[in-house]
Amino acid sequence: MKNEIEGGRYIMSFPKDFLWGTATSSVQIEGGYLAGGRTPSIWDNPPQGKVKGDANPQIASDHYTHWREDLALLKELGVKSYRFSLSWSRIMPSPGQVNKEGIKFYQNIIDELRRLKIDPLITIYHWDLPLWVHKLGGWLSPKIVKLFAEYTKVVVDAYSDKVQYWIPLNEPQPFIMNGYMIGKHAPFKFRPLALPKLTRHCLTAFNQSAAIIRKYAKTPPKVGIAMAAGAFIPEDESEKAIATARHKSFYHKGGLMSNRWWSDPLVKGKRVRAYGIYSLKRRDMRAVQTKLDFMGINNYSPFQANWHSVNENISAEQKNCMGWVNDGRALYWTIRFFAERYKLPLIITENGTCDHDVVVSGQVNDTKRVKYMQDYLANLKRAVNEGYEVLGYQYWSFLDNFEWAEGYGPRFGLVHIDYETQKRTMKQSAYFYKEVIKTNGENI
Ligand code: GBH
Repeated sequence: MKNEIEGGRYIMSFPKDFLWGTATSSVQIEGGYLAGGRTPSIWDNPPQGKVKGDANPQIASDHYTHWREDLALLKELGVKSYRFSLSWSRIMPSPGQVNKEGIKFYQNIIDELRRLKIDPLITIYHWDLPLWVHKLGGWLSPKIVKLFAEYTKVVVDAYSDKVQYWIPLNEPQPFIMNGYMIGKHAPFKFRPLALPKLTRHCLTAFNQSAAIIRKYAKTPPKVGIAMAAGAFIPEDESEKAIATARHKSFYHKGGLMSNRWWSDPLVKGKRVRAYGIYSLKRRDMRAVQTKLDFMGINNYSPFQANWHSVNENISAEQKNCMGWVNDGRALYWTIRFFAERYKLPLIITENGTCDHDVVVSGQVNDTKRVKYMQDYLANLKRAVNEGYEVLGYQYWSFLDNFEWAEGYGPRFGLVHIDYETQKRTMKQSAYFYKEVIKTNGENI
């Protein structure tokens, strides 16, 4: 199904039902941290010094109050889909307790999305572990598997009549590595040797959650995971260079620890060993291997030969405001290598860039983000043209939001948030993306 290249440009290739959209996560945008019966998550009261500016997400972008206005902005953007996550402690504020008001909050959002003809893609867990689950041991305890299954059952019963796409977990890589191994993210633990145990709990919980969705969903479900996925970019496009990059993308540094460590057990039931210290047991594979309908790819940057030094030789223009390298080819090669290795349809569940955007006379001229999107979307288009099965693209993020340990500095949104007044302003990139969606990618 390869399309031809015409005068250096790819022929319009996105399928008619391509899921153009944008993504958020509960704790990063909602606020209302104790509203409507919610109890705190591990992120709501970070210990001093852990988050830049000692910020917290208790108010964030106040989507809890502004949700209707925000969904109207989604309509204005023209998106076909919207990926968002559920706050576990809003839905289950304490062990065994189901909170009607919390259920209703997302019910309203789902109903409104459907009225606006926007497909909801639901992430069940995007890092905001309820404090009460943390106190029972969190991801370090095997109890999490049952607790996550119970939570999944509650949300599937509540929403599956109106929801088709389910993503039980967002990026186990960062929430396990940053949260439990190097202490950079909540719950700020330093347990580097616990990786195999944490991985087993995470992937087993995923497996059980997927099984529950398949068993109880009222609409035939599509189940996937959102992976922190990446690739090394080949030095040139010779077969040899491609083979080298492909190998490194699953066996070297981020390729090993972010890609293969998680995806091989989950998709292929193949255990992985790393650095002579980490290994999963063969007997665990049966509990973790899971049938997926799609794989979610979260990709921002290419893998670097050397995490610490290479970035120094790259100009500020080519980096985002957190120092990550912007290079659209990362997305093309990630799609290609993942499609080849795991043979699953893909959804780009996150891709985006941050800056210190400001409103000037009512406008946000985020030209750097527009350039980023042109570059990454051209590479997405190339992949689709070459026949790799990509079902959708979710720009990260819809709204400026709480950027974890970075606080409110980096802004990833298509929509600017004034945190003093909670005023929303569509950035230049939002108007650009609107045009992309309207033309189904023809303007790229
Ligand atoms: C996502 O994680 C999260 O899902 C989302 O909540 C968050 O807001 C968003 O990203 C932005 O941070 O130094 O160039 O090698 C992304 C996690 C970030 C992991 C980039 C790999 C490599 C950066 N990934 N990182 S680089």
